[in-house]
Amino acid sequence: MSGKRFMPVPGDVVCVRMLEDGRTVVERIEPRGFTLERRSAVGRTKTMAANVDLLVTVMALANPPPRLVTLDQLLAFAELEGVTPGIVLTKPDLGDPAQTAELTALYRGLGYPIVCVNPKTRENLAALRELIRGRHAMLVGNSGVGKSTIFRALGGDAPVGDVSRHGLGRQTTTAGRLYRLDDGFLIDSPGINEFGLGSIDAQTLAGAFPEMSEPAVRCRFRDCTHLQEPGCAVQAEVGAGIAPSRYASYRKMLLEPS
Ligand SMILES: Nc1nc2c(ncn2[C@@H]2O[C@H](COP(=O)(O)OP(=O)(O)O)[C@@H](O)[C@H]2O)c(=O)[nH]1
Ligand SMILES: [Mg+2]
Ligand SMILES: [Zn+2]
Repeated sequence: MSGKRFMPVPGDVVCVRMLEDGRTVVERIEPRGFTLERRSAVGRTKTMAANVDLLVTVMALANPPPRLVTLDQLLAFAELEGVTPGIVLTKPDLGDPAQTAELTALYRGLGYPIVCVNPKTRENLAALRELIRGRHAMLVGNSGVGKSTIFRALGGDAPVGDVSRHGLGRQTTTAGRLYRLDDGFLIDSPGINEFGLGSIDAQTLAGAFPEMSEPAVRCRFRDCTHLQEPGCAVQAEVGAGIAPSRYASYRKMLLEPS
């Protein structure tokens, strides 16, 4: 086994041997279930976490403002990878209550579990605990949205606001942190924007949008991309059964693969 492959990541189950001097040596990493890989600029991949079965996208209601494309991309990523998606809205004290209600209704209507957590007042923290109970969960989302704050509110230990700027650019923590819960775990991750789906065909992508699957079968063309074809039932549903923001995310992910 090469040295690199042998590096355990958060979520790994390992066999260890205790040495007489008190040190511990990892002898074996058990086969991994679903792993989260991050792509580097040079095309290498790095495993960030293993055995995750719930991907919780954290999105701030303000500061930074909600980026629905990022949320929709992470939800689609989870759908395509067969991992359960969940959503946590944060910073309700800075956000607009009407928008909070609107986002909650939209995503709950699509079948995604969504909770709005205020880590200061601890509002809805119990609901979040319930959401991740018994799961191997990981918090993902852009830097600064409040992942580490939530992680700490649940009992984990992680630096908050760890995106301090140094002279030579942004200092980012690349390793995630794992917090063991009674019967599962929660991993805090550094800001991630790189769960790009890459180049993906329209049928596969539309399949990751639950609200598109029914209209998609009614499109005139079987290989409809739902971008400009005549007789497209998906386009006809935008503003009705399909939220304009969701359709905009679909278009962006298809036309500007990341
Ligand atoms: N006002 C307000 N600020 C928050 C809230 N949650 C986090 N923050 C702040 O947002 C900044 C980034 O939070 P952090 O948890 O480090 O974000 P991360 O990069 O996603 O881990 C920190 O300065 C936090 O104190 C919240 O609910 N309300
Ligand atoms: Mg953090
Ligand atoms: Zn169509």
